[in-house]
Amino acid sequence: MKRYPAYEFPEYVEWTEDPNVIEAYHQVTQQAERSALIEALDEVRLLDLYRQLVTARLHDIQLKRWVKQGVITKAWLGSGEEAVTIGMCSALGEGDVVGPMIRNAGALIARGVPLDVCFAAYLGTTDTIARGRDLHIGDPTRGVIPPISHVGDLVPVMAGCALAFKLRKEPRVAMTWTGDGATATGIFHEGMRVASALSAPLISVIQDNQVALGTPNSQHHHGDFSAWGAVYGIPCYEVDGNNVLDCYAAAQLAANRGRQGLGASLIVAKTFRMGGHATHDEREARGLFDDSVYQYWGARDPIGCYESWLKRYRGISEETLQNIEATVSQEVDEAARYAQARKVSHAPEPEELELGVYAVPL
Ligand SMILES: Cc1ncc(C[n+]2csc(CCOP(=O)(O)OP(=O)(O)O)c2C)c(N)n1
Ligand SMILES: [Mg+2]
Repeated sequence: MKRYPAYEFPEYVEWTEDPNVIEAYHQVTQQAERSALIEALDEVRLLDLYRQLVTARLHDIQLKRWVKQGVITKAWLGSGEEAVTIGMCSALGEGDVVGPMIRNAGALIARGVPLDVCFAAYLGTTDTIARGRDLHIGDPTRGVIPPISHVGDLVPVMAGCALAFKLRKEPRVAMTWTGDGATATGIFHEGMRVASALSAPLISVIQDNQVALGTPNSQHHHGDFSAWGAVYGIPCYEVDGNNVLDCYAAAQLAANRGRQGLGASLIVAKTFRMGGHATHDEREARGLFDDSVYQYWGARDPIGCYESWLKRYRGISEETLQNIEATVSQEVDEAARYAQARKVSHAPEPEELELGVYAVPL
């Protein structure tokens, strides 16, 4: 896809295909249980995954543009981690629910929340879910529970959704993502224990991007997350978090288990945060790891690699991909323009602050 030097990491701006990386990417798609699921994806679905990945990337680039223009003060981005969100969501059906972190804005895209609504919510317009008071965006009508600022807290909430599905005997699953840092919270473990003990169809994804705020994993975590499945007595699927197909296949296996009444699953997705915690600390964040680490993960850009895989292993033409990107790019531009206009026409008034907060107005 087109690269944006003013907004993207140098490794992405200069991204070129490394044949060894693409071969390794393909090998990941060949693993025993998962390869049949990946083989079964037809061209329409493969290209839809591409469309969603590109939409998530361009959504984040638009937010960064707004930060640079002073339209918003900062943004929490998922650049480089799009596959963990898009791949996992693509295994879900209409009746399922997701509880994304703020870094999983791709979940909104995957669940069909219109881009203009996503952008307008980020700009704090009154016609969006938090009425302009918060940028944690969701849409329960599309099965998206908004992120909770307190990290880890979504796990018991989503375990509760999963338990409700089980009690109602509905073949639905609930999915949530937790960062490597947030796995340190007590509530993460409480939620996992509930889901595991009550065989609730929860899919809990540890999105291990190797850093929590400004603290690299090596300083806040010891051991192997994938061992935790055994601790909770549930299966654990380890995935290449930069490989959208691997994420999809593992989530599909976990979802199948949940729908069959077999309970919860853990997925450990190893990926890397290419940028800062948010846009404000991007420069400091670059100092957290050696340059070689950025180069390693930069070569594994989930979008660049998927493009190469589609061309090399599915015979998709460059032109087809470019056409999809052009359509998405236009949609993002239009949605952003619409949202900026709403920011003026639908700015919150001070008296609206308490609306929907208290059952009885104070
Ligand atoms: C319970 C709680 N403690 C601390 C914070 C402040 N905080 C926000 S994000 C964050 C780091 C989260 O790191 P991680 O879970 O790895 O997610 P990532 O940002 O890397 O996606 C912290 C400590 C918070 N929001 N909630
Ligand atoms: Mg993290």
